[in-house]
Amino acid sequence: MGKKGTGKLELPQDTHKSGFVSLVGRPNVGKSTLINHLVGEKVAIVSAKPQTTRSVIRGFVTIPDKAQIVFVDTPGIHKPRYQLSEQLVEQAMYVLDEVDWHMFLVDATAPPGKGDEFIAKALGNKTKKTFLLLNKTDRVPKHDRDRYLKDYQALGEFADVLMISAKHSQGLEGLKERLIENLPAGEAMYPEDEYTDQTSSMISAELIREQVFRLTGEEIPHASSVYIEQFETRSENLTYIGAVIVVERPNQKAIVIGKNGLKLKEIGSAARTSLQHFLGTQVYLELFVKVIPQWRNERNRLRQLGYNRDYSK
Ligand SMILES: Nc1nc2c(ncn2[C@@H]2O[C@H](COP(=O)(O)OP(=O)(O)OP(=O)(O)O)[C@@H](O)[C@H]2O)c(=O)[nH]1
Ligand SMILES: [Mg+2]
Repeated sequence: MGKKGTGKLELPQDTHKSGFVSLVGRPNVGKSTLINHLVGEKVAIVSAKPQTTRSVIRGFVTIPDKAQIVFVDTPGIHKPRYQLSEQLVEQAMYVLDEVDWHMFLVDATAPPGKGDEFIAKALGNKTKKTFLLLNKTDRVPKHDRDRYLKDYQALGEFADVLMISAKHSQGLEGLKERLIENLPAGEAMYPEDEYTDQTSSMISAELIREQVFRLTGEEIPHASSVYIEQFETRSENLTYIGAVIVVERPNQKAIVIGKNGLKLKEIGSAARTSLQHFLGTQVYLELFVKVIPQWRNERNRLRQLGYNRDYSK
């Protein structure tokens, strides 16, 4: 796993602080973008399509001798239509009880919706330990920035409200400082030079899935999953990855492969670039496409595909 450069923040007190901070919100509000920009490394994949994140993802910010914040990115909370989404929402709700502080992300470009109300209710009396973050402020003209502020504030009694742009890293240093001020005293929970608890193989599967999300349309992104069959360091500068893209129906398989295999080549080529950047080696990537009917609705299949890992650890 890559090493992290940190140390921008100066803290006044000597006490070491540490704690867990969740990122919760509706799908697509920018939770994964935010965790990546806070950590300074890509720990979670991002897409313009909702329901991208499918697991609880931890990313660490360590300021040596001062503090460690463990950020916990969660799947967007939405009305579940499949066993998969039911499990994802369950995971996100579980996280609400497990952390020291919350960051409730909302989209500053739109008024609160039913989903936001539902999440605020789920946070319940925890809103006093919640920062309400109005994200995507880069897309709101300056004179209009407060347009929906009061409506969002009315959802709960928040400890603080901050305007940020996760994508442009605006307001993030101040946010980290505010979080550290509020974290309990405690030792670092993870080694200083690590920035996530995910394995390289897990991140690789996600990076491939990110390209499937980006390069396919309609129902394909949500009907697909990726798992790694073989992950092998062949030499200091070469990693072999054999990965399987799972879809639900033969016609989806045909679309992912594309005419003359062109779509799969496009996915493979984009994924390879992203994997090489992440692993820092050349990557020999082989992609296979497999049909597993109804995988999103079957508990056993979901377990096989890694979706109900014990997320409490
Ligand atoms: N303009 C702008 N776009 C943003 C910002 N933050 C995120 N986005 C975009 O919003 C989309 C969704 O971002 P994600 O980070 O995947 O959102 P998410 O909340 O993790 O979504 P789920 O995993 O589906 O719950 C992507 O297209 C991002 O580029 C921001 O501050 N400004
Ligand atoms: Mg996400």
